[in-house]
Amino acid sequence: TPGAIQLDVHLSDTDADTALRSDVRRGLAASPKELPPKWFYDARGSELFERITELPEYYPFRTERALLTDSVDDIARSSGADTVVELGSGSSTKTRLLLDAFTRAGTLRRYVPQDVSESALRGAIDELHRDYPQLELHGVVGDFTRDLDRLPGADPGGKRMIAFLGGTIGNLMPGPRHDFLVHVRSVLQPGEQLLLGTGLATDPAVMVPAYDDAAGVTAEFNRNVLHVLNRELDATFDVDAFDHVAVWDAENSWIEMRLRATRDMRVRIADLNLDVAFAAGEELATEISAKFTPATVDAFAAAAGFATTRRWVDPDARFALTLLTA
Ligand code: AVJ
Repeated sequence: TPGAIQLDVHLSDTDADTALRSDVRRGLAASPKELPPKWFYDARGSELFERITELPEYYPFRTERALLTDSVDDIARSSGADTVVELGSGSSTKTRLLLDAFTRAGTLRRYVPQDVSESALRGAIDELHRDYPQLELHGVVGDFTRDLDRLPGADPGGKRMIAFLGGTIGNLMPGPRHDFLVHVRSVLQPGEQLLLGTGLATDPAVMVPAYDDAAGVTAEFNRNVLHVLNRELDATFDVDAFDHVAVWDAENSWIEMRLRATRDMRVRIADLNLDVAFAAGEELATEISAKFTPATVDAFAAAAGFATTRRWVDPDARFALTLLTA
């Protein structure tokens, strides 16, 4: 019997526009100024991120991929889930590693990819249906910080594993990270699982270049958020007048990316009827990428009601996959 296909759309263009407007209004009024990293990812930003994953300096992507390759059969056997849910299901190679291993383990029945991009999700589902014709596919277009309650429930006797890979949890500040994990925990039944990918803190001489590469791709990725504001909100950012900055904040254990104004400027954001002044040297915070230790992962997971079931770490201890149980 061929696997059924379903696609639920919980995110409309107007929802996204409303969220962008309120994030920009709030972030540019803050001191220091800030913008949330989710707005990097328009078509160009997603393409720049793809290029980042191929950079020699950007170790997190390929470290996680290698770790997943080595441990995925172990993960599937430890999990026993019949439904794999993937939050922000961008990367198809990691998806296929998971689906193949859960198929080998003999438990997989359904795959639930969730992403903000409806077009990316439709494309992924079409390809997966061709290659996994028996698998039930249930796509959910939505924002992972908001639409978790819309995920399909567990079947009677079934069990779901939510995969949240890439280290993206590190892009959330501690407060929102805790709220997010509490929310994930609240949609799971006891015994269901979360597979969490996290960057581990390592030598700053390794971490900083990963966010400040020699070819300048990450700088373009960072500046892309200003192109998004120019296009979506009719803003007048002189994008080239901002320098890319990436620093390791040892106290908070995170990489912080910023955009630094190279001269005094006034920016008009017509759709918000807003004028914003930047002083020369002023920085706009655009992303944190937190790096953890196994102990800090266990601690923030426990604070949200998860128990650590198992963990896999790469040989250089730069990345961890942790299987958490609700
Ligand atoms: C895919 C969001 C985890 O934080 O490492 C890459 C994003 N930012 N280079 C990360 C990113 C700058 C990436 N995440």
